[in-house]
This record gives sequence, structure tokens and C-alpha cells, in this order.
Amino acid sequence: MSKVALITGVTGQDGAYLTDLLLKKGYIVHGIKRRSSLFNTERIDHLYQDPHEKNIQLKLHYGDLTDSTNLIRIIQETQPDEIYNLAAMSHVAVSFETPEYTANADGIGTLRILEAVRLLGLTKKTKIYQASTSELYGKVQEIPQSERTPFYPRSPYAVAKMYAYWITVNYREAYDMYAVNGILFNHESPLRGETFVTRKITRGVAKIALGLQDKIYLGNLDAKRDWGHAKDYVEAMYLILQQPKPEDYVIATGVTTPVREFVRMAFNEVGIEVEFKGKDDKEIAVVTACKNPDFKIAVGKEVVAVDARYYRPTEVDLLIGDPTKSQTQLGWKPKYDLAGLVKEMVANDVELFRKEVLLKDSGYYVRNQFE
Ligand code: NDP
Ligand code: GDR
Repeated sequence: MSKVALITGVTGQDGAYLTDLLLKKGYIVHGIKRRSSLFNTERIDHLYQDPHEKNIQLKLHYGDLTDSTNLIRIIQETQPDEIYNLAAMSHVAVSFETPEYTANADGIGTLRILEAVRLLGLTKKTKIYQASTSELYGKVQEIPQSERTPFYPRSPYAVAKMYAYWITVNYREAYDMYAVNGILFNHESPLRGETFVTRKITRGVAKIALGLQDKIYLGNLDAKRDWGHAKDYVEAMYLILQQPKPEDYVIATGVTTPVREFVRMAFNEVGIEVEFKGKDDKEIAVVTACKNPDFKIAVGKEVVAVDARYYRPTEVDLLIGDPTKSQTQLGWKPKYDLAGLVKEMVANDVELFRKEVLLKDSGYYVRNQFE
């Protein structure tokens, strides 16, 4: 018999990679997607299976983490062996704009899942993975950060995720449920949302190289993150739920890098060298060499500028994870390093925007539909 998994946030970056992984392992995968006025399944369209066919392995359900009746019904109908709770309002900066919604979806949403499993009498059958985050560490208490490091959240997002973390631990202890936290550090990929810093940079670099954009405006270039590849991190999620005992794990590379260095690496991928000048919100990056004959970027061109509106009211300055427990207990080891990640993301975005150039050069352009 195939195992059954339910993935919330199936249309997101991690949802897409995890769905692919679990389908390859022979799972029946149920995914919860939100209704939106435009299609929002682009990341999983290649995995889509026509519900009119027999024996389909992937099934999507409309739902929302703010609707407990919907969650109870879907969990009852699907009777999952494993739930991966990946759905969240996941953007830290946006959580300052929508704090109440973020608390509802990211914090109480997790409670709704746990409570649905309990009410339906599935505590012995259904294992629950909660997508916890290195943002819990917030203001630096200790480096590197491990399963034992105290939390000090610095955004409405992180505070909501802190509730989700502890309610998961509490249900595990109170009701003897298999409910666990993966405390994942930042992980990126070509599927990363366009407004997270890595993807914003790789898209910007590709567009600048191809002459489609002038410069990239960024916020805090000093922030340091422990960046891995989402493909490696969904493997860890799966492994965490296969352990004999329910426990929480840190998933990280153990290497930290400033945003400024990510910018430099991304430009280097297209043969452009940059140097940074100035300080704080006057800092810029200018081109010092363009070694790729395909791209005609003038030396001295300003390609990055700081815009203070991307600063956050409270920032997380430094994240670096200690992956010892996941390496020893799960046997988890990432296949990608940062250089490999940057290479793949930049190559993907160059390819993406080359198509745009081709359309433009062939006389097609994006017409304003009200013209
Ligand atoms: P994304 O933002 O790419 O995906 C989030 C998913 O959640 C999307 O499918 C989104 O739907 C869905 N969603 C948002 N709000 C709701 C809601 N109210 N009800 C139902 N679904 C909702 O995030 P990632 O894939 O990067 O991250 C997955 C999870 O892991 C998140 O919980 C995130 O907070 C957490 N995390 C991520 C890390 C990272 O570096 N990527 C690190 C640590 C934790 P839609 O497509 O319609 O917007
Ligand atoms: P983060 O990711 O907040 O760590 O949360 P993000 O890529 O948004 O920011 C990383 C760092 O870069 C700085 N930064 C900018 N960030 C954005 N988005 N845009 C900019 O222009 C910019 N300039 C500088 C930020 O200030 C920050 O320090 C991600 C999300 O996936 C969360 O859901 C997840 O929990 C954590 O990673 C781990």
C-alpha cells in the first residue's frame, strides 16, 4: 500500500520540491492550494495529473490554513500518514505589514492542523512535520545556532512561527503525537519567490546583463545568512518524519555569507565584476569589468543601490546553523554548496529572460490590456 501524504503550501517553493520527491518515492500526495484569481500552480504544473484519470498519485484540494472546517474535512477525507505543514505567509518584511493575518495563518494555522488530527482520532496514525525556521533565533544569542539555542524572534512572522513551534512540541508531549519541527535555515532555488533577496538578486543580474533592467535596489547588505538549496532541504523534511522517535532538528549548511557577497557571486556568474562603494543607504555597486562578450555592460555603471525602504524595523543580522544533529542522526548532508546554488539560480534566470529578449526582438511586447 502506498503511503499517503498531505502537503499544505503545495504551490510554494518547498511544496513543489517535496511533492516531486514524495511522488518519486511512490506516495499518494494530497496538496492544499488556495483559491486565487489567477492560476497559482505554476511550480507544480509539470506534476499535474488529470483527476479524470484512474489511480492518480497527486490530488489538489482547495483550502486555507485560516479555515479549520476545511482542514478537518480534508484530513478526514485523505486520512494521511504524514502531514507536511509548509503553508505560511512566509515573507518576513511583509509580516510587519500584515501582522494579524500572519499570526492567524502561521501560528494558529498550525494549531488547527494539530487539533484536527487529534479530534479525528488520528494521533496514532498521522505524523506531522511543522516548517519551523531559523528566524526563531532572531537577535543573536549564540553562534552557531543549534536545537538548544534560545529563541529571540524579531518579526511578526518569527513570533507567529514561535507559537507554531511550541504548540507542536506541546501536542507531542500532551497527546503523545508524532509532531516535529524542522528548524530550517534559508533555502533557495530557481523556484524561490521573486521578492526574497537571493531571487531578487539573480533575476536582477540576469535582466541587467540582458539590458532589460538598469539596477537592483536592495536593503541591508550586511545581513548574513546560511543559504542552502531547497532540493536538499526537502530531503531532510522527509527524513525527519521517518525517524523512530519524534524529535526536532536544525537543517543548515553551517556556512554564513553576507548579502553583499551573494550579489558579487551572482554578477560573477555572468562575467561581470563589481565593487562596492559608499556606506549604509548611500552604498552602491559599480561594474569594474565585463568579461562576457555576450553582455555589453559599461565599466563604471552603477548596478546596485541601497534603498532604505527595504530595511526592516527589526533585523536578524546573523544566522549560521549547527547541523551536527541532522548529520549524525538523520545522515543528512547537502549536495549543493552556495556556489552551486548561485550558478543554478543565475543560469535559470538568464534563460528565463533570454526568452523575453527573443519575444521583444521578434516584435512581440507585453501590451497593456486596456490599450
Ligand atoms: P513559499 O512562500 O514559497 O510558499 C508558501 C506556501 O504557503 C504557498 O503555497 C502559499 O500559497 C501557501 N499559503 C500561504 N498562506 C496560506 C494560507 N493562509 N493557507 C494555505 N496556504 C497558504 O514558502 P517556502 O516554500 O519557501 O517555505 C515553506 C515553509 O517553510 C513556510 O512555512 C516557510 O515559512 C517555512 N520556511 C521557509 C524557509 C526558506 O528559506 N524557504 C526556511 C524556514 C522555514 P500561494 O502559492 O497561493 O501563495
Ligand atoms: P529572510 O529572507 O528574511 O531571511 O526569510 P529574505 O531573502 O527576505 O532576506 C534575507 C536578508 O536579506 C536582507 N535584504 C533583503 N531582503 C529582501 N527580501 N529584499 C531586499 O531587497 C533585501 N535587501 C537586503 C534582509 O533584510 C534579510 O536580512 C526567509 C524566508 O524564507 C522565511 O520564510 C524563512 O523562515 C527564513 O528565510 C529562514
